[in-house]
Amino acid sequence: MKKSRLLFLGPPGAGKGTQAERICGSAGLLHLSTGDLLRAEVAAETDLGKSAAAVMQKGELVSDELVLAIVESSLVKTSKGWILDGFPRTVSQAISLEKLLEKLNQQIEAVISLELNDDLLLERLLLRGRSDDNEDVIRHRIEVYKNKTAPLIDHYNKQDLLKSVQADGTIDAITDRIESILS
Ligand code: B4P
Repeated sequence: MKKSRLLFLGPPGAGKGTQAERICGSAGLLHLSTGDLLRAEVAAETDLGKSAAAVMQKGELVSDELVLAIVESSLVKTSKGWILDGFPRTVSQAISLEKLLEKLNQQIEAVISLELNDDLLLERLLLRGRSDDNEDVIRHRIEVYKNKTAPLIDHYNKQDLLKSVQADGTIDAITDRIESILS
């Protein structure tokens, strides 16, 4: 049976959002992107969005508490499989997620780690040009990834869940690499 409870991990610009959207579309999974959900809160000018906006513009991580609240409210509502895209981003978020999934009687089936070098990350994000995609902020986000998120690679490797995918090449080629791991 195909794996249907997945985490997408990787540095900013590796293509987590791009690939998660495609895999969810073809497999009928729920796509839960903490970045997209936070940007929606910012656009709607909610209290949560107001606290997140400045943090995101600096390329820092939004507090674990805020992000966890968003994820929990979405996961309790669904009985479908899911891809968590960009969450967890810290070991502490990973531990909170494990507790939440235990409560929901669900399990992570695979963690897809998208790998790409810094030059290509920078090139892709400068081309995208979102409001937090300027060179200084991107370099800071890459540093934050290395310090706070990359330790998750070891965390999930120890649980035998980690699947590394080279994230260079065309979008189609990368989707094929991911699908072959999941089948
Ligand atoms: P995210 O929204 O998660 O965004 P990202 O890491 O910048 O991008 P992603 O890897 O999804 O790349 P994409 O597919 O878009 O995070 C933004 C901010 O939100 C964070 O800095 C943080 O402040 C906050 N946040 C989010 N989650 C959080 C959490 N759990 N805890 C705390 N804070 C959190 O691809 C990038 C570009 O590359 C696109 O333009 C795409 O078209 C292009 N691209 C993709 N694949 C390509 C390919 N193969 N070839 C060429 N271009 C490609």
